[in-house]
Amino acid sequence: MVVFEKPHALADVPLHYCPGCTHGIIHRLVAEVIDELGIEGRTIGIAPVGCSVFAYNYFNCDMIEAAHGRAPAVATGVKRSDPDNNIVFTYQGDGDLAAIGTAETVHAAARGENITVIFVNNAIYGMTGGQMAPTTLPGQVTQTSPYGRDTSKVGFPVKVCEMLSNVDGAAYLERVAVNNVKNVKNAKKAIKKAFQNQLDGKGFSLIEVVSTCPTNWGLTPEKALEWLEENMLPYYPLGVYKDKFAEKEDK
Ligand SMILES: Cc1ncc(C[n+]2csc(CCOP(=O)(O)OP(=O)(O)O)c2C)c(N)n1
Ligand code: SF4
Ligand SMILES: [Mg+2]
Repeated sequence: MVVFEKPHALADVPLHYCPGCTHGIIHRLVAEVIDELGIEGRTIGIAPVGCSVFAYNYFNCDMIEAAHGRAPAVATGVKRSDPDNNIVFTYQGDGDLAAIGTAETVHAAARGENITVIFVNNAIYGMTGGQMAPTTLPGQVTQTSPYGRDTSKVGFPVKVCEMLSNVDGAAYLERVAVNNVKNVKNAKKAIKKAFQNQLDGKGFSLIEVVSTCPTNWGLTPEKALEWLEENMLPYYPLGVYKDKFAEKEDK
């Protein structure tokens, strides 16, 4: 008999996320992967500043809280302190990873750090009340773009997977989403591969998860999933942006 249980790596505590927020789904997928790979005892997660700031309470593995955007730098130190044993992942929002932490992200990728990055792109600064993020869509209304993001004044969104696909040190980059069952299944596969790559010493892996923020988007959880599909996915197409080792195998 199959019993639907909480993964062991997910702590048995209530999550503080808003109803319908997809951070919870992504936490679960990461925890399932940690369970399946049997790495809970050697995994160290790096929590960001953002709505997932309390991720250190939600995973049963060791966790460290990084300053805003600095998770890849902290992960680098933790990984290099015991590279054969430590399995290190960061869990970061778009404000954290693609605004204040852009330099840390790009340079960790360029150095080819053997870490796993889970990047939650919900096109907004959730924690601080819904300000425009680097990933906010053109025309998207936020607290700081009340007439919609005007690209002539504030520029264009940063497409992280596309940008990093030009960084030689990056090993594996995939964009996934968690808006329906099929996409959740694909997201799990990608997250598992990103951890397996680290176990195999393949280097920097980043999974961008296109996500919702129903609260700051001003939508019901159901409408937020529809908005994601209709607006975010055309701008942020899903797929593998780089797989260094698959390319090598093909040649
Ligand atoms: C050094 C510093 N600058 C700014 C802030 C304010 N701040 C907290 S969270 C955040 C952005 C969070 O957005 P994101 O990373 O997209 O995460 P989300 O809440 O959307 O999951 C900002 C700007 C801070 N805490 N520290
Ligand atoms: S503010 Fe947005 S990202 Fe933060 S917990 Fe609520 S729905 Fe999720
Ligand atoms: Mg965000």
